[in-house]
Amino acid sequence: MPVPCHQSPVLAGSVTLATLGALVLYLGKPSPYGKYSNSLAPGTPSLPASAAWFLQELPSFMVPAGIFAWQPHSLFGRPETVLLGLFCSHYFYRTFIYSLLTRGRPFPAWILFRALVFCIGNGFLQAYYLIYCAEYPEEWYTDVRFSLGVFLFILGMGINVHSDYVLRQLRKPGEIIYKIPQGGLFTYVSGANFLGEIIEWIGYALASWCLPALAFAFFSLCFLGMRAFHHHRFYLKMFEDYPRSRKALVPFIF
Ligand code: NDX
Repeated sequence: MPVPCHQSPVLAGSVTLATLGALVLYLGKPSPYGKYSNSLAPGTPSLPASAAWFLQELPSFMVPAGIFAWQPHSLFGRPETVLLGLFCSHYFYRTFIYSLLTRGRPFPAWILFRALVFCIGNGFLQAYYLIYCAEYPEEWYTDVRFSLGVFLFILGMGINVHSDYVLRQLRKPGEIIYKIPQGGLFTYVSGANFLGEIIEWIGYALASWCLPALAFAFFSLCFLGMRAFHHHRFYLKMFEDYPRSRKALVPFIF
């Protein structure tokens, strides 16, 4: 079992607070970027989607990479390093690949600022805990929680990356129209990209078995889960021929 340190409940508490904030703010109305940016006042300052995603996600990669580089003792080959490597691999993709390929509409600057603060805080929380607080025994590699967690992380990331690709292919460069996503897990749910990401962070929480990772998985479940439901409602309103058997987030269930 990893040994917790006294700071982690405070840090995890902040992510949980952010989750509750997001729940209160966005339960009824969707977070106003992407499909819902029309709800903002005309003239709201915004940035091209590529620049906005790059800037907001960069700290999620750089902060953990910096903490890892400055670690006081070598953790090479230890479970802490493998777990931090998983976290960084996701944010390498999101920062350096997803953001540069996105065909999304301009992103509101004030949301970018909030996302930036969130990504700095969460990147710090996850990396600080793994490097300075957790101590995993060597046997953690053979623990079922680690194996199953890593499996779910890889599965979820595969679904997420593929679903991001499917959405991107719906538009030609410069277009901002919406079409019905087809293929992959979109056959079953409107929020296939979100389902993949939720599975990923649940897997990460299982593999690292600690409060900060659990808090982030909980945040992703609430924030992306709500967004999947809002997208589902948006599609049902917009497209008369939207597949009726498709669910919002969990295939065949809801
Ligand atoms: N960034 C995570 N909170 C967030 C940004 C917003 O990575 O104030 C959380 C993240 C942040 C949020 C972040 C944290 C909380 C914030 C929030 C804003 C407010 C909130 C700060 C950091 C807040 C409190 C209260 C705590 C202060 O034109 P377009 O853009 O719609 O085009 C879209 C296109 N597309 C289509 N194209 C054609 N036809 C269709 N039918 C289409 N449907 C979509 O595809 C986009 O270009 C693209 C994807 O769109 P969409 O809406 O499906 O996904 P999106 O929400 O943009 O997420 C993109 C990816 C996705 O894989 C998702 O899993 C991942 O990023 N993500 C996103 C958000 C958070 C997160 C992951 C996580 O929590 N793990």
